[in-house]
Amino acid sequence: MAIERTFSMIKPDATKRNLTGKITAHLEEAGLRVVASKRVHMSLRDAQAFYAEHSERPFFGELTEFMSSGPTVVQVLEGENAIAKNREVMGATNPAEADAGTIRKEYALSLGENSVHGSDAPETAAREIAFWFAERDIAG
Ligand code: RTP
Ligand code: MG
Repeated sequence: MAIERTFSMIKPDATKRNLTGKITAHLEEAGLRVVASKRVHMSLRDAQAFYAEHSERPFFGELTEFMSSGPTVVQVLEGENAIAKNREVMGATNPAEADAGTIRKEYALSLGENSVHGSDAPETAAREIAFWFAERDIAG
């Protein structure tokens, strides 16, 4: 398996509770390397553009308002099988269904306030990385 990059976000519910270090430690312990990272307070417009694929879903308003409600840490992760590995470490979208030891089981508050985001496929990873970072911001 080749080295792959994925995009990760530590969501406002987690930055608010000062969990950036603990969540990043989970990612690093799984063998993922943080090759870019910054803290941003996204505008509602940023959130709507970032989550455009969900624009027709009933939770779009709630999701974009939450994501622009406070600071987020956006990151690029690198490693073998990084997309799938990150999704595994994150756990199920709904923390009530997440496996023991996953980030969402440990820290998420609800289906909406679920502490982290991770890209779900190579195409989305490329788009989401490019949304927040220039290539020169990434040091592998
Ligand atoms: P993510 O994109 O955040 O990594 O999570 P995911 O792939 O597991 O979930 P996705 O279906 O892409 O949904 C994106 C985010 O929207 C919120 N959500 N709310 N109220 C609802 O029914 C609902 N469903 C999803 C979650 O915060 C989810 O992470
Ligand atoms: Mg998703």
